[in-house]
Amino acid sequence: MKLIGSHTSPYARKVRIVLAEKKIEYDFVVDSPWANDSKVPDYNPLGKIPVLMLDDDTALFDSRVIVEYIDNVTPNNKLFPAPNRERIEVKRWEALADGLCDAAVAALLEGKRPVTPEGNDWISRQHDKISRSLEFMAEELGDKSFCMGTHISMADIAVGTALGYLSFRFPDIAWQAAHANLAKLYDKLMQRPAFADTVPHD
Ligand code: GSF
Repeated sequence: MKLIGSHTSPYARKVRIVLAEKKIEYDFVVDSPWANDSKVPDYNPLGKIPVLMLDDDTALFDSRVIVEYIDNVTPNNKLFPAPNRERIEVKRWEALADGLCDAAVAALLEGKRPVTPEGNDWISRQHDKISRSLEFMAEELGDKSFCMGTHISMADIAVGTALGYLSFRFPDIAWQAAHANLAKLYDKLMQRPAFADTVPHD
């Protein structure tokens, strides 16, 4: 398998963590979708990373499709629970974490554009989404060891990836001070090589 991504993308990091936790070998191909000569649109018409290229040249996207596929490729270290209600709860955690990343990416991109009142409103709207999402995550996690209770799941990988992306792109957002339980979870996740080996960097 070949994963097309970057060292900064939280969605690509999420997939790399899953591949590492499932102990699946893959080739990592760095290709920024913003580069003029990017090959990403050749594989994903949406022009977005990550893209997982299977051995039969099938292109999988987006990251939620990719991680669900990977989790079912091998029986070990299952990250999505089988019972419907629990599986859906994990997928909602992932939707929340990815949505936080969507808001962070949107704020980051608007911050690179010329300042306008509309742009400032847009950035403020994205930061409100981030704050509400952090509150919701902290509330839902409570004093549990992991998002779903006593064992790690895809929920923790998605949440950890989102929190790591905030630290990378928005170091002024003091989410650790505001939510001690989220900080404790992230510190625990960072003890795992899958997380420690994929910290985002330029
Ligand atoms: C989001 C991927 C995405 O926005 C997923 O894989 O979960 N729902 C998708 N990727 C960004 C790079 S980064 O911000 O992670 C991307 O490829 N942007 C290029 C573009 O044209 O939007």
